[in-house]
Amino acid sequence: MKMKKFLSIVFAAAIALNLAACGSSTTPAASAGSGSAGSSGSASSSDNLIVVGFSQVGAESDWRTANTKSMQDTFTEDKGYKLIFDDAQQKQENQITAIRNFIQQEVDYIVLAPVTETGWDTVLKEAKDAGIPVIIVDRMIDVSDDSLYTAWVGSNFRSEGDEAVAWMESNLSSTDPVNIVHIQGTIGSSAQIGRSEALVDGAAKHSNWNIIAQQSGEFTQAKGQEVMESVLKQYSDIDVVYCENDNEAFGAIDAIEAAGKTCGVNGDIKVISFDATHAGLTQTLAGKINYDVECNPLHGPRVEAIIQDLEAGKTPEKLAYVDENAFDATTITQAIIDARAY
Ligand code: GYE
Repeated sequence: MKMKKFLSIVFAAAIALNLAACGSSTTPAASAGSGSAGSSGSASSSDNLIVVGFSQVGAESDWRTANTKSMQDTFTEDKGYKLIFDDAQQKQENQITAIRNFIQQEVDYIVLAPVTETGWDTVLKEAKDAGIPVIIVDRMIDVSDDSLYTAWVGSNFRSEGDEAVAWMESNLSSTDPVNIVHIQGTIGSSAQIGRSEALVDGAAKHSNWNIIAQQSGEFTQAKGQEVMESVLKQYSDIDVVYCENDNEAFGAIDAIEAAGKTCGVNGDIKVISFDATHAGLTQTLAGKINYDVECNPLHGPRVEAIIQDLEAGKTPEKLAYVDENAFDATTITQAIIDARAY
C-alpha cells in the first residue's frame, strides 16, 4: 500500500512536471483531497479509495473472529476501499483513541462496533464536527443525540434472549424448582443487556425458576469456565446454565465435565447458548448444547451497503435488524451446519 501510494505520488509529480513543461496551467491529476466525509472523490488516499476506519471490540470470541473476517473480506482495495482496522482488546478507552486517530487521518467513514452502550457522546461529537459519518455495527450505543451516528446494523438481542427463554419454558419443569446459572456477557454491552433482561424477566414469570448465580464470563471461554468452576463448587443441584455466547458455553461444558457431571441432552445440566457459530453448532449436534440461538456476524456487506447508499447521496435506514434463527440439539443436522457461512 505504501509503495502504491509512493508510486502514485511520483506519477502525479511526473504529470505536473510534464504539464509545466508544456506551459499548461491545468491542475495535476491525483491531487490529494481533503478526505472530507461522504465523498470517495476527496478521499485522503491519493488513489481514490474510500477510507474506512473500523474500531473493533476485540477478538474475544468465535463470533468476533467471523465478524472481523467479514469486514476485512468486504473492505478490500480491489473493491475500492482502504480499511484501517483497530482491535480495542475489549477496552472502551482504546476505541475512543482509535476513533480520534481516524478523525486525524481524515478517513471517509468511521465504523464502530462498540464494546458498551454508553460513553460515546464526546468522541462521536468530535467525529460529527469533523464531518465524518459514523456507522455503528453489532451492539448499539446509547447517546443523547441520535444524529451522532448515521446508521446502525445489528441484532435484536432481546428477541434472541426471548427465544432462549421460550425454549426453557417448553423444556423445563413447570412445577419443580429449576436452578439456573447465568453466565453473562461483557457487562453494559447490548448483547449482554438484551440477553440478560430476557432471562431475568423470564425468571420473574416463573416462581419455580431460581437464578442461583449470575456473573460475567466476558464472552470468553476462559472466563466462562472459571465462573462455572466456582459455581459448581458452591452448588450441587444445577439444572441449567444460560451462557450468553458460545465461547462461554465451551468453558462451562469443560468445567461441568471436569467436575464429573454431564451436560446437554440427557445430561445433568442443560446448556443454553447464543451465536450459533460453527463450533457452537458442532457442540449442539454433539448434544452438549441444548439450544443455540443464532447471532449473525456477517456485517461486512451490510455496512458496505450503507456506505454505498451514502456515496450515492441516499439516506440509509437508521436502524436495521438482522433476521436470525435458533437451533435445537434434537433437530439439528450436519447438513445444516455445513450449509452455514460461519
Ligand atoms: O454474541 C459474542 C461477542 O456483540 C453480538 O459479542 C456480539 C457478541 C457475541 O463476543 O460472542
